[in-house]
Amino acid sequence: MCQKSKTDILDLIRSRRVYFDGGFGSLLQERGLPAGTPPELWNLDHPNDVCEIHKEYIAAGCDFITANTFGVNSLKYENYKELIAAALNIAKESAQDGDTCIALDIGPLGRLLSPLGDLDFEDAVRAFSDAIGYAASLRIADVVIIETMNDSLETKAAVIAAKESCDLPIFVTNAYDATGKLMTGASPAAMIAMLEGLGVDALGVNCSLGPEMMIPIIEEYVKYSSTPIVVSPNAGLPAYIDGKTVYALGPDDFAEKMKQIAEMGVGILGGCCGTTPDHMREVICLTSGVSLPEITEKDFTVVSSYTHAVFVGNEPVVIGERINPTGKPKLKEALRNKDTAVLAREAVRQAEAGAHILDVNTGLPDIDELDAMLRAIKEIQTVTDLPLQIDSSDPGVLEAALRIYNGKPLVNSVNGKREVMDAVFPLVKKYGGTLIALTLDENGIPDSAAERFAIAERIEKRAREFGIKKKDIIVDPLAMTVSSDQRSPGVTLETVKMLSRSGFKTSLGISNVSFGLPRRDIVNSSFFLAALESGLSAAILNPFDMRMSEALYTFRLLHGMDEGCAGYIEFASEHAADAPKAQIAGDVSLRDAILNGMKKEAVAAVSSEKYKADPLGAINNEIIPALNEIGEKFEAGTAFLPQLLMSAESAQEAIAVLKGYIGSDGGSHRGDMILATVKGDIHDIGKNIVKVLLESYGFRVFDLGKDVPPERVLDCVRETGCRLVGLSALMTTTVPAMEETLKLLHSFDPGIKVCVGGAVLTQEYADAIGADKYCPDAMDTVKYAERFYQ
Ligand code: THG
Repeated sequence: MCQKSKTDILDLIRSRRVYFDGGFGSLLQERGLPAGTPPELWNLDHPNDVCEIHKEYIAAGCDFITANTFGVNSLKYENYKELIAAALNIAKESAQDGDTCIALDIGPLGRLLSPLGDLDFEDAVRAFSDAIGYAASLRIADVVIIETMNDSLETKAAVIAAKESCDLPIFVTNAYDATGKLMTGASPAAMIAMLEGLGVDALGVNCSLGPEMMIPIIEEYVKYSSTPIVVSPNAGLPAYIDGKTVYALGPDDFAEKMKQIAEMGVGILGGCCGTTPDHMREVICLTSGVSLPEITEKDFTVVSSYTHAVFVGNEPVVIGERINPTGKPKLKEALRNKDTAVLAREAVRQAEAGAHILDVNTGLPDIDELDAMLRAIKEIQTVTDLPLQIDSSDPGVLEAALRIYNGKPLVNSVNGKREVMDAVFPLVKKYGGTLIALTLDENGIPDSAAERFAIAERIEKRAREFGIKKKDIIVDPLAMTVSSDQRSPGVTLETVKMLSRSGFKTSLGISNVSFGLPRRDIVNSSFFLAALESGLSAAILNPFDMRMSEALYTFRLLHGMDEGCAGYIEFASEHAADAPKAQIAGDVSLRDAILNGMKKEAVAAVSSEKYKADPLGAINNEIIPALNEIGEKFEAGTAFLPQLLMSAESAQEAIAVLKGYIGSDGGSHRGDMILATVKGDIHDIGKNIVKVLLESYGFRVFDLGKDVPPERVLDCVRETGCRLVGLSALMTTTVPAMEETLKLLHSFDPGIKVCVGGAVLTQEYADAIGADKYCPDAMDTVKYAERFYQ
């Protein structure tokens, strides 16, 4: 039995269909693991049971067994090394045949990363590195599988940790919910963009809602991924029957669905919660004859944010230029004072004006560019979900920014200078990103299109040596001001044509062309149109400039990019009066501040005389309606959890100020609610989200924390007189504790209303255990509380 090399594993997954194992926790429970006890503890207490389950999966024909390390990390366990060593040694002992591959299993940390939660990004990286680094030092695991990840930033932290602390192949699977997005909003295309940027070896989907509901998500994976795909679903939705968790799909039904998934082009199959060795045996039987898909290199130039991907190369992409201190004294002043609220405002307004990506530049001679860049990125990502273009000539600043950016960014920029390429390419190789490449080198900017084109080719060739693909390079052939050289725009346009003819994506900083001239908007928009006609893929420009929007909408209209002319008609009717829109400036309204999650702006807005005179009016007429609006968007699937939370937190801060005007807390809360994560369950993310939202809607929350015994909940009911309780459970194993708590509360007083929520719960489940209400998400809990106190 020896460790397999990375090449062996990568060859294996490309040469034949391979199988992971299935569920683990439910099998341990059948062997007596008490509900609520973390499965990893049995690595020490009942190693034989763990070993036997591995052996059953090997006997069923699985190629990979997953060590029992899912919940082990250094934040949760002081003895994480002992638990990991035990798990890996058990796996090694089970896999005596020497053919079976052993996967180190890495699950979520169980905490939200900043800014949504309080876990710092680097602390998350460290926690993952502790586990992975130690595990790798034992030389037992053949791959790392990072799985059930439901947040994009945490996924990135785990992958960076794996890249930095071991040389093992890295597989990553995400858990999507019924909306087809991760809990914090990422689409499949966004995750694929980020993970391929990070260079993982296989990616895919696990857990979630069973194979049937994964099919539309898998379609996206097959369409966008150039990397082998892993799919490990639950055995359908869990139901709770006679005190037992029962999954919808038996081995035959599960295998039928998995066959369909194999035929779609998925090469690596496994199971998650509720699947057993029998499920996997059946899957292997039914799918081993399905031909293995060839993994093709997809030709997408793509960047992403924490919610979505933006594709470059189809329709023109607008990159907002406004977050750049050059020529903007107010922005300079703000950056010097570390006042990021101005940046947030500029970001939100560019998004409203239709930008697809935002350039972020914090380079000023007399400020700490790195510090300003990191603050800017963090702040901007709390108020908008547009992908960002990180704009700096300092590789140190680029590296720090690429590391914490939540997604796959645009990187502005590299150029043909050897030294610059050798500094920037390794960063993009490590962290992922799409590069803007300027056509200049040691000799400056050439005068001819042919020479600029030659630099682009040289950059592309050198990038390839670093493992960076042509599709991840967007060439910027440099617009320069026509006021100093009237031939220069012509050369730039000619280079755009040459580049697009040979398959390069292109971008230009449009506004450069008009420096030093009057009425720059006239020149800029004509140049923009000409560049689009030449094949330009993306443009850095001022999205507030009406003439630029006119150019863009008419170009799309006249080039078959505007189905039914809908985009143009909407644009034209919004701007019926033909006057160019004044550049937006000034203060943000309270409503807009809440809606966009702009904390500082919200506090600034409520500090005005108007609201001092009528604080309750501010809450009831501005804040609550704004929260409702974002809440509705959330329910409609057009806004995501991060936005909802940011709005809620802004509302809380504004309400805290308003309460100061009222004098006391005004007796103004709308009611109380007790919240608890049930006994045995230490996953409290969902419960904490509900708390933030309830408080922002003016409710008072008695938060009992996690792993709360039923009696403790009842005590709180007695002490506070509160008759509204919310219980959360993330694991199927803790649902019995939820039922126990419900029974205790209802036997004390049947009038106590208890709503339940959590990833594994369903309406049927909630009904079966006698809950008064099933709340599928945080917003729904707020609505339930509102009805209760009506
Ligand atoms: N290519 C790439 N990146 C770039 C450029 C490029 N980044 C910087 C620049 N060029 C694109 N961004 C800007 C940002 C601002 C302005 C022009 C281009 C600008 N500012 C006004 C000024 O300086 O007078 C101030 C505007 C105002 O305050 O309203 O014009 O070519 N890859």
